[in-house]
Amino acid sequence: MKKTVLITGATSGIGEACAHKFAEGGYDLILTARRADKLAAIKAELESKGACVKTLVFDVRDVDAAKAAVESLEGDWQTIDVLINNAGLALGLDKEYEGDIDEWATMIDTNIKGLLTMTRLIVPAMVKRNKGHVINVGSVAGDAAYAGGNVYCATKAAVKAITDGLRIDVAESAVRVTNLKPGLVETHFSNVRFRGDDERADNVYRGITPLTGKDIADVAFYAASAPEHVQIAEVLILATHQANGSYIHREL
Ligand code: NDP
Ligand code: 8X3
Repeated sequence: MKKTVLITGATSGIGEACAHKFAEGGYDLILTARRADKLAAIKAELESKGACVKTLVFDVRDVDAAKAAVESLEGDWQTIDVLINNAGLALGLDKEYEGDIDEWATMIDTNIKGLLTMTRLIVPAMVKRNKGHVINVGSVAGDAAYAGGNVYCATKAAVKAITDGLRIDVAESAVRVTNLKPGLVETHFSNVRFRGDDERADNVYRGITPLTGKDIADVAFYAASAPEHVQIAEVLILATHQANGSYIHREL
């Protein structure tokens, strides 16, 4: 039987890699993000390889837009087997007492409230069907704060609590809930965090072989492919030579 995955933040990094992985695994794909042109290019590429793809352009911070997008789905597209709540970002690495209040709001609205909005919109139908899987992209950053991580780390700690809470709330059903907690993954993440300073972004991955989006997509696909009675609740995925959110051994 065909399955459908909805991936938020599918235009880059981990989300884009998940799109490729789940397409290879035979899933139909609903890909969402804000950049319509990038979504269209990824859709065209995946369709050229035989995948069935629908794109929805919206900002996860915009509840009305998210609701309209989900409600625009028709027919079989309404049956979402796997929701990957991946859209997210870090902005800055400033000390908490010097941070930018607007940037804090952007992180909280995207990483926490956007994830909650998508969960609220999609999980009721999963519970009703007694089938489904929510994969939230948390982070090692949610395990403990690191220097300058403050608000970003707090959003990922919130993802952990929200994921654990959902797992309790759907426990009566066969819906499964997973928290993926990657460490250093080389994507566009650091370019966004350092507001387009690509040199500073590159330095984050200096002296260590970082994870790739594909590494995380492989774990997401593994979790989604586990037998129905197996719930991969949480996975911490670190690069070799990274011990936790703060300790990284670099060969420089
Ligand atoms: P990227 O910057 O490469 O990708 C982020 C994705 O999120 C893009 O597709 C972007 O699409 C989307 N996005 C951002 N804001 C919004 C929004 N408001 N509405 C809709 N989509 C949005 O970063 P990653 O792939 O690395 O990040 C993906 C997730 O992984 C994030 O939640 C991040 O916190 C988490 N993570 C990343 C790690 C890393 O080291 N890279 C490690 C641990 C977790 P668009 O701009 O088109 O909207
Ligand atoms: C992204 C990984 O270590 O930069 O969540 O916070 S880290």
